[in-house]
Amino acid sequence: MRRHPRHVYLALGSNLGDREAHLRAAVRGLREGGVAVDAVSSLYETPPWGVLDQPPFRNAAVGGLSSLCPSAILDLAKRLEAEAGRNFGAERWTARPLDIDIALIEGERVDEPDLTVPHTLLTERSFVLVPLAEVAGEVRHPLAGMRIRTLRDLRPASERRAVRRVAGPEWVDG
Ligand code: A4P
Ligand code: MG
Repeated sequence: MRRHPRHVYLALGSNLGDREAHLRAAVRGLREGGVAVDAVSSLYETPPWGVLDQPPFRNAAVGGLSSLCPSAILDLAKRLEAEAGRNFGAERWTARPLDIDIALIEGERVDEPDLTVPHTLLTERSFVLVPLAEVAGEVRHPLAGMRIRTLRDLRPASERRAVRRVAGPEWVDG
């Protein structure tokens, strides 16, 4: 479904295979699929969250305008994850070549069985908030009532420090 374009912000992660190649393919696929990505964060190396016994992640965030409705963005994200070879039978929070989460959509709240926006765990994860603050720092989280930049600054310093910047936004062109 197409409608008035809105800013959407997505969190990207990978911890299997050529992690950067998967993240680059994700950005390309989002662009081709209807998200006009115009902001890309730095690239971060992050320790696994949730299930600890798995390889470290590369994480980043992107933002762009899209006329797609939220469920169409989710379908696009799932398709790109599948194209990266993701095994959807695997346990929650375990290793994957590509994970695309819809972090925020401008002026929008979604509370459906298969989609919650803003992403439920957003405020508790430095591996999302640190990159997201680069592309959506001034955007206000509609439930927390705070800017993304502020939510990032509220995370424990030790957790934020563990999110290690390994490249500037030019990683996407590599
Ligand atoms: N879903 C609901 N809301 C959303 C949303 N806003 N964006 C549903 C995307 N999906 C959303 O997600 C399960 C279902 O959540 C989807 O089918 C969709 O309908 P999933 O990606 O298939 O499964 P998952 O990723 O294993 O579970 P979950 O809860 O989404 O986990 P996360 O949040 O994606 O966590 N550690 C580091 N350092 N970096 C990471 O990127 N990622 C994970 C996965 C764990 N640890 C990590 C990282
Ligand atoms: Mg996910």
